Amino acid sequence: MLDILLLIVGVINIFVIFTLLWGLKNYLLEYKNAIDSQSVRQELLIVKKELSKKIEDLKSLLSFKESCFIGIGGGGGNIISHIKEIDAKHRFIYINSDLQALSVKKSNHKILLQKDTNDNLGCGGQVQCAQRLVDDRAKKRVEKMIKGYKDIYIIASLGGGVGSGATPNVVRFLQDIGKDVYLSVTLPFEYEGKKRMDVAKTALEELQSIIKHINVFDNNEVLKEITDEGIDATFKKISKNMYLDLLKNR
Ligand SMILES: Nc1nc2c(ncn2[C@@H]2O[C@H](COP(=O)(O)OP(=O)(O)OP(=O)(O)O)[C@@H](O)[C@H]2O)c(=O)[nH]1
Ligand SMILES: [Mg+2]
Repeated sequence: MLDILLLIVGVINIFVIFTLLWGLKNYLLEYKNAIDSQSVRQELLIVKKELSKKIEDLKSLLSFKESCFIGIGGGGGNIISHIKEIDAKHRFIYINSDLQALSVKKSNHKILLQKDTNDNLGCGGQVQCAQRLVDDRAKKRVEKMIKGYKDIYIIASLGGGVGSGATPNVVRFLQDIGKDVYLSVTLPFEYEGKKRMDVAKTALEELQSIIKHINVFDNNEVLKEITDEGIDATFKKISKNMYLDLLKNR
């Protein structure tokens, strides 16, 4: 009799344990599904955000009619070349005193700032050298190349000689002849030294006093963003942001 009772209790125990395990399994399954759908939802939200940003960028790009971009100095030239890769329909004018830097640009619109004294080199950080190079001959060439364009977009990297020295003079000239000028500039990396930063800040102050539309990008932000893609890809992203921000300012 006792044997039968123990058997029944045993069977009941097994049944209870089995039921508990079954319930636990279902609970864990539901928990896993909930986590899965939550992370899927989060991923979808991220994709949705990225997609809407891309659509906005695309809309801006499509609404941007053919315009005229001028890149001044080494950095300015690099940045407008990046923009050309994104949207080649514009006119891209390269201005530099460095013949070697200009010669690698594939364009019919290049202006070499020259005087007998500078040997077609860059200005080596000398702002006054670049200021003097924006002479009447250079201005005439600029005027000829921008003919037909009302809005002019200028891009320069401040801190070197050409970008910091020539840009204010080019801006003044364009405004004097009645053009609407939009400017985007970069500030140098801190590791390039205080002297470069001081040159850049002095140029920026001068530019801010003569032009209303000016966007400033700090190259030090580039360092924070560098991923496995490397510095070139990051520079291209910055150039693209400069381009899109100029569109917003019009
Ligand atoms: N964002 C960005 N910044 C750049 C790039 N190339 C140079 N720079 C920055 O631009 C600053 C000025 O350098 P350049 O533009 O080469 O100088 P420059 O105006 O040609 O003047 P020089 O001194 O005469 O060569 C540098 O100190 C860098 O911080 C670029 O491709 N992208
Ligand atoms: Mg240079």
